[in-house]
Amino acid sequence: MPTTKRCLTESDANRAIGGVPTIHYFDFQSRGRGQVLRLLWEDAGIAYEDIRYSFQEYPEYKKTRIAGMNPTGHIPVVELNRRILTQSYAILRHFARQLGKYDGETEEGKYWADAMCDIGIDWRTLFVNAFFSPQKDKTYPEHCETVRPRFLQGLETHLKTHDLSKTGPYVLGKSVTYADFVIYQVLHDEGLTQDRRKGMKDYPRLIQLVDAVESRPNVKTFLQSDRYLG
Ligand SMILES: N[C@@H](CCC(=O)N[C@@H](CS)C(=O)NCC(=O)O)C(=O)O
Repeated sequence: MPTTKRCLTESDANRAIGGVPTIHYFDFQSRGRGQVLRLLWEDAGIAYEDIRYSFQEYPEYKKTRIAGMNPTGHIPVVELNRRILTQSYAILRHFARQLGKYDGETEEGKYWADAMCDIGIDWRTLFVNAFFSPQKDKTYPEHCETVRPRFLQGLETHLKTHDLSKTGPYVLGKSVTYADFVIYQVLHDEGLTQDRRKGMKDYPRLIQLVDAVESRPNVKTFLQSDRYLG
């Protein structure tokens, strides 16, 4: 049976987005595309209902409950105020606009946050393919040798050189955006934010971003809470 948990207390930010969202996602620790949504909600102080499916039970629910909400059968799916929201990155951008923050203030900033997010999307797709492959023993080490350093170096260079990013710590300098959570979460899921950032030692600008995200008061509280599952 999927588990359901209510997280945080309803706030003004819930009113700004129109209620308390319910997320349907895997019970995959604090990882995956669904976790990026939870991270944004935690940061914004948005109460949410967390429905988690084990990997074993998901195929059955995918054909029934999830397919009834999302014709592609993919998760995360969010229910909010009798609406169904699908596609995690579109959902992030939607909430950012509703909250009036997390996506930059100028057109140039919005473009740059979207572009950096899209690099995170490309990286995650390749990570998931390698990590969940039936030949994981071969594909994941290959990924870590080839694809992963390419994305790390690409993001590092962008962050160090783009006018909007180079002062840091975030993609848009001093203001956090949803793109920072997307980048943070793929680094986390690749196991690079742990062990004193050992796997990121050649990427100091990315370490700066990770440190800044983890130091945000609500994110810090979340990481120390029993809602954080590793
Ligand atoms: N572009 C979609 C991708 C959704 C997606 O691929 N979700 C994965 C989990 S992260 C999924 O549903 N996997 C189970 C399946 O394909 O059956 C999004 O960002 O929401």
